[in-house]
Amino acid sequence: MAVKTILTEPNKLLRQISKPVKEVGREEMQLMDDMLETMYAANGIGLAAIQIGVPKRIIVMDLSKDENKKEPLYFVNPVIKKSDSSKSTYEEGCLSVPNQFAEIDRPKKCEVEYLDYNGEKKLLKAEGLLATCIQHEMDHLEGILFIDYLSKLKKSMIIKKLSKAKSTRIVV
Ligand code: GNR
Ligand code: NI
Repeated sequence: MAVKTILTEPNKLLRQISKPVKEVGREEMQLMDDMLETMYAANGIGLAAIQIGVPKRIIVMDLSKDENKKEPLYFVNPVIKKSDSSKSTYEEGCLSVPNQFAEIDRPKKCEVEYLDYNGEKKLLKAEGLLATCIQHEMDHLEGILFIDYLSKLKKSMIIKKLSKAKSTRIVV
């Protein structure tokens, strides 16, 4: 297992549409292990493969509060089968949009079909933060970031800040 570098906006890779996985094999399992370790190291609750530069439809999550009781979730080729017309609002952040937060409305509940770590087909009914997080991660698979839901002005201010922060990190 290895901690990988998380890509941050603006980075064109984050806008790529991820490709379905043909089979959950050793390579995918290794990737999921690395993603989980990377996510824990960054104190995140979810991570999509594209955030470490791999355009595969794979997500890992862990919403457990107790650090000693890990509850990793793995989603390969997730598809939303149903989603609620009622919305809930959460203050969202993203490891690829560091230090920026905004309230985003999303369907309150959703049902997601996916393959788990072992390649077995599963159906999960989610609500609350779990539902929000699944939808946030599934957006990554389509190259969408939460800042895309903000006004043009708010979004451009955030991108400007992040570009500036990035440029100061380059040592000439
Ligand atoms: O760590 C994360 N927290 C979070 C909080 C509210 C809504 C979504 C998230 S996901 C985010 C990690 C991340 O960027 N996943 O893509
Ligand atoms: Ni994110």
